[in-house]
Amino acid sequence: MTSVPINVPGGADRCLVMGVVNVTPDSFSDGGLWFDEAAAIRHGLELVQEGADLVDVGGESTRPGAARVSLEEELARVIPVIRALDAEGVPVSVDTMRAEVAKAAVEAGARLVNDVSGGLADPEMPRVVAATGVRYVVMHWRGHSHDMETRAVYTDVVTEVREELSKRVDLVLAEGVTEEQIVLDPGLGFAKNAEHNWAVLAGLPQLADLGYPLLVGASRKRFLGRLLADPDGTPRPFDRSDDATLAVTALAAHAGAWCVRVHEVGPNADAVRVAAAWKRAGANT
Ligand code: PMM
Repeated sequence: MTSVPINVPGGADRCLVMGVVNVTPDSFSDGGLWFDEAAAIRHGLELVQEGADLVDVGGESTRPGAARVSLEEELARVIPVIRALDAEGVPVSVDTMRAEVAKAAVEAGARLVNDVSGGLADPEMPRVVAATGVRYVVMHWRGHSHDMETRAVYTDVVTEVREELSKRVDLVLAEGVTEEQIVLDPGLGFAKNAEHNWAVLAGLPQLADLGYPLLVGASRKRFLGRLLADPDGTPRPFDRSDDATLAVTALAAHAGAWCVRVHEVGPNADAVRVAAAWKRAGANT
């Protein structure tokens, strides 16, 4: 199988929008909504209508504290949805930490493997991805959800995330993944508190220096709810932090992100167009 670069339809020069379909009962913001196969497929098609360039299908919640699902359960959740969306011509990515799921997903039509563990959770993953030739999102990750909060300890978060991602890149390249396949992701909220997340966003240019496209997944994450907390400290619920997600999308796109992973596609698709117009104008002056 040859490499399948995920390009913006029409070749437009802008950040891509990845819409999220969590086929799970327990994801943080949309757990249970698309757990039913038909609902998940319908939602994926809606996201494309709203402007998603690709649809990220996941069968395992990574919310802090979440327990893992079995391989069989994960396959049963994601493969029929991926096959159906691919049959409709939708560019699909699979959100998985398991090599077996990645392999089956690519066979079912997935064009990108989104591995939040960057190959750490399943040592077979880089070899399997190398064999498929599809794009590979290597996210910064320090451990599974059940105890990732205890790993949110850094002296200089941007430098450490950069170094740890760089090591992952060396490893996946040594396993046969090509440079063209790799996309990096700082992993907002994964072993990172709010302060770490903001530092990492501000440090996107240092991460971009590694020379790979960047994916940013800020959508509806708790650090946004905390920023927008009531005066008494009650965090804003995730379903009222979508405007903050939009702001991050515009800023990340302007900072050069290759792709944003979001739940609310329509307004984010508009935001990346705004950022692209701003950048184009800047380049022409
Ligand atoms: N975040 C979640 C799940 N998958 N994948 C990538 N590449 N980056 C992320 O930041 C990311 C991800 C968790 O979010 P959700 O459960 O709200 O979808």
